[in-house]
Amino acid sequence: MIIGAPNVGKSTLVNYVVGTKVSIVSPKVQTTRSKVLGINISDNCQLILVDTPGIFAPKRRLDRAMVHSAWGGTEDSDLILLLVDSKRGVDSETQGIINNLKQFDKERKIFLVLNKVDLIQKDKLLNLTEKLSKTEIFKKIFMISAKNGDGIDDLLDEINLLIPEGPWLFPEDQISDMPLRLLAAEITREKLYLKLHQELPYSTVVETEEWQEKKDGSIRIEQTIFVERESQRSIVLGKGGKMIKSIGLESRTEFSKMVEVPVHLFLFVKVREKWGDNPIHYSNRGLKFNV
Ligand SMILES: Nc1nc2c(ncn2[C@@H]2O[C@H](COP(=O)(O)OP(=O)(O)O)[C@@H](O)[C@H]2O)c(=O)[nH]1
Ligand SMILES: [Mg+2]
Repeated sequence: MIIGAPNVGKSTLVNYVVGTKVSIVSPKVQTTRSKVLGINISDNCQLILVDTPGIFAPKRRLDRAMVHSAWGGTEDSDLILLLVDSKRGVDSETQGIINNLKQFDKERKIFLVLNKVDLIQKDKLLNLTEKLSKTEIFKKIFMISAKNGDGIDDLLDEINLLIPEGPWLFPEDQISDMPLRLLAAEITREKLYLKLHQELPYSTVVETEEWQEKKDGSIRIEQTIFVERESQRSIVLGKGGKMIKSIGLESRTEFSKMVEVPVHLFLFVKVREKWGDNPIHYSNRGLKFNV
C-alpha cells in the first residue's frame, strides 16, 4: 500500500510499475480520489500495489472520504510504502502521517521511499534521509524517481523478497481492478485537471452514463461532467465549445489507445449544485459517504 501527502508521486509510481496508466496523474493536489489497484508480475511474483488519495487535513465531505479511504486497509497490507517528495521534504502533511505511523506496532513493515530524486542534490537528500531515519519506524529507505524509473528495480527486488507466498489473487492478464467505465471517466477527469486552471477541477466529477459496444468493435461512450455552478459550466465548455472539444479529443485518443479499439466519446456538462453531498458519486468508487 502506497501512502503519502498529496502530489508526492504515488500514482506515478504505480503507473510506472504496472507499465501503463491505471491511476491518473496531474501536477495538482488531490488528483486521486479513491483507492486504485495496480498489478505487476515479475518472475513468479504477483505484486498488488494500492494507490491511495493523498493524506491531508480534510475539509469537505469528499476530502474526508478520500483521506478515510487512504488509511483504510493499511492494517491488512503486507507492506506500507510511505512516499515523500524529497524536494519538498517533511512538510506538515508528511509529519502528520509519520506521527500516525508511529502508533503502529513495531513489527509492521514500513518502507520509506524518497521520490523525485531527479529534482534534488545529493547532499540535501542525505540530510533528509538522516532526519527521517531517526524516526526509527522504517525497515528500509529507498531513493527513487517515479518519473524516470531510477531506483525502482531495487525497490521491487526488496518488496518481492518479503511478500508472502500464496495463490495469485488476480488473473495473470489483469492490471487493475477498476471497471473500464470508471477508468474512462477517470481519464476524462485527468484532462480536466490538466486543462482547467486553479480550483475548478475540484468542483467537478465525471460519470460514464452510457457504454455501448458496437458490432464493428468500437465503443460509444457518453459521459457527464458535473459542476457546481453555471459559471463553471461556461468555463468547462469554453468559447464556442473549444475547451470541451479539446478535453474530449484528448480523453478519447488516450482511452482508445488503452482499449485498442476505436472510441466515440460524447461529453455533456451539467450543473449539479452540491454534487459532493450526493452519495451516488461515492459508492461506485468504493468511498464511504459518512466519515
Ligand atoms: N520530477 C519528478 N516529478 C514527479 C516524479 N514523480 C511524480 N512527479 C510529478 O509530480 C506530480 C504529482 O504526481 P502524482 O503521481 O499525481 O502524485 P500523487 O498525488 O502522489 O499521486 C505530477 O506532475 C508528476 O508528474 C518524479 O520522480 N520526478
Ligand atoms: Mg495520485
